[in-house]
Amino acid sequence: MEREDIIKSLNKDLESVKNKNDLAQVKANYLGKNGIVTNLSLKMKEIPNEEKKEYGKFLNEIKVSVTEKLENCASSIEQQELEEKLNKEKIDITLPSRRKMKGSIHPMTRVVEELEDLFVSMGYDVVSGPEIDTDLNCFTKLNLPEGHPARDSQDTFYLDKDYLLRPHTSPAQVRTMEANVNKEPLRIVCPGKVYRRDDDATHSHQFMQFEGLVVGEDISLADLKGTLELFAKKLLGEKTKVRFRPSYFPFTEPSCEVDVSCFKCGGKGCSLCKQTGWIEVLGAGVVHPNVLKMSGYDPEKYTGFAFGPGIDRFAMFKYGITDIRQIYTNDIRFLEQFDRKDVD
Ligand code: 2NL
Repeated sequence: MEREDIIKSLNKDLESVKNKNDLAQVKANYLGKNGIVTNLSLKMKEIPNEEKKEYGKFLNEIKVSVTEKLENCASSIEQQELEEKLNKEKIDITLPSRRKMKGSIHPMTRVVEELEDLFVSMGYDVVSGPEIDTDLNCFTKLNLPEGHPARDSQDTFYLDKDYLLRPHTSPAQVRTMEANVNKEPLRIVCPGKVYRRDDDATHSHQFMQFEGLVVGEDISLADLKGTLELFAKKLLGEKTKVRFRPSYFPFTEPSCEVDVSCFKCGGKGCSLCKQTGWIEVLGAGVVHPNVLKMSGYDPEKYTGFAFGPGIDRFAMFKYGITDIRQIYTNDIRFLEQFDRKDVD
């Protein structure tokens, strides 16, 4: 075949090349093992000596043009593929972005964190325990023997005869005392969910308690008073007044209930404090010797105080929540109101 014929036929073959595979096929037809150009090279040995030089030149020219044409074709295919890819992956940067949902810290969590900070600054540890605990830890070891009215299933969610949803966080404190026997001073706070059979606008079957316990030598009711005054002022403001009334709990002796000056009216009397100027916020007392003894502490040597506020009311007051059940139903419209911006 003449050089022109080969180039013509190659041009024709290249016209129908659409992709890299087609091109590879054409390349093989010309330069491959049995390709047109390869076969021409093999003919060299049949060429008489005096014509070899001329034939060599002819071969060389053919190879150069064929290779050049194939390379041109390869680069135009590459260019074409790149363009297709760019077109397919085109991004319209003028499109508005999707709105990201912004999280916020739950009002209850904020109150818990504020109180934890206060107590940690006074040397307390924060402890937690399981929400399902034993009758033994929830009642017996807190000086509430079998048959005690507080164990009534009217008030408590029993899972079976031994296990229940804890009605206070005290079992977590019992566990901590047992794990630290005779280590003192023991200073712990225990925030957590507790469960009782109550359900209306001011009582939820689930609420948040923030119990505290201190055990050591020479711990007295005076220490309890000082601690709770600080607690009330920090959470509700420096002007808050605190009042202690005698009361009864099986796990403390003496026991008291603590009122604070009404955080809505400041003590003048309003609908929240039922015109009394005072709001009851927690129960507290000196830990009953039986409780210390049952958790392994020697009540002759050690004394302690404990307190147990339900803190939902503080969150309700601080964040203007009118129904306690809103705290636990996780309605997004409710939660959205507490924007991250007002996290201090
Ligand atoms: C209430 C009253 C109170 C305690 C909780 C306590 C814990 C241990 C030992 C002794 Cl481990 N006492 N906790 C003491 C007095 C009152 O809570 O009705 N809170 C909602």
